[in-house]
Amino acid sequence: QPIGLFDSSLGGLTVYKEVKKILRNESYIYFGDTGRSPYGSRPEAELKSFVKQIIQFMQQHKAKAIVIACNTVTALGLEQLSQEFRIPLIGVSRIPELTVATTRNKRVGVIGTEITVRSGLHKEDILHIDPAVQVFYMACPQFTPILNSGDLAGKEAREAVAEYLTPLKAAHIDTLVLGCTAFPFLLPVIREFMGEGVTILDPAAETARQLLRSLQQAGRLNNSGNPTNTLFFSEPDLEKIRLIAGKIIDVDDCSFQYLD
Ligand code: DGN
Repeated sequence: QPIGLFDSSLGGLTVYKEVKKILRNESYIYFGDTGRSPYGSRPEAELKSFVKQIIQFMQQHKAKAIVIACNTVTALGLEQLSQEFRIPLIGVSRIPELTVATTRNKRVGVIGTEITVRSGLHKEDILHIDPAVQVFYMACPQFTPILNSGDLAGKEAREAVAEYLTPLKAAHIDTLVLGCTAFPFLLPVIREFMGEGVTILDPAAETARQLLRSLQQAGRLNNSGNPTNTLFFSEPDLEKIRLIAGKIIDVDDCSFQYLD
């Protein structure tokens, strides 16, 4: 039985990559809802209906657990659909412990979609551990469309990074949390803009560990067989998708399929 992962776009592939590193014998199905991306500013009820559809699709493919590889959906608390659908749902980790352990000057930036930023959950989790930390948020709604366009280091990407991150730089943060799974695609540009004094944290590895723990506890690890990787996208231009995906994952062992 495969592990399912989904996101509004290709962003969730940054989580898929980390999951595959520690769960090598598993089969995977990934769904990127590129045809309806971005999710970041859509009404909650609409997103909930999308997510239900996707969970049903993954259940038809016999997924044994589903990673919500999208901070926006995680911020809406949709992991709670786990009970309704009777399947483990693992959202993106907000890594508050790592964030608090990393910052020296107690000034932290968190970037994500509007929904993720509005939820305030990163800040809540961080303050729960250390109330002295100051959290500076910035919603970056243009980053996901840039990822979908595929030009990850061009003029538009550099300008958008400069526009969104200038206030965080001015706030002298020393730690930046990537609160959207699409953003690691822009990591080289983000890192260059923020400079060496800022540590950039990507929650993908911790999210992968949470999945591993969940499967271990349920005794559902796969140790044999012939793993397959099937990536579905709700947009027909699979050549373009494969090209962008290839910038972050090894696409040679993946089958790409269009899902209408
Ligand atoms: N990749 C998603 C996230 O982590 O929030 C959302 C991207 C989007 O739809 N803008």
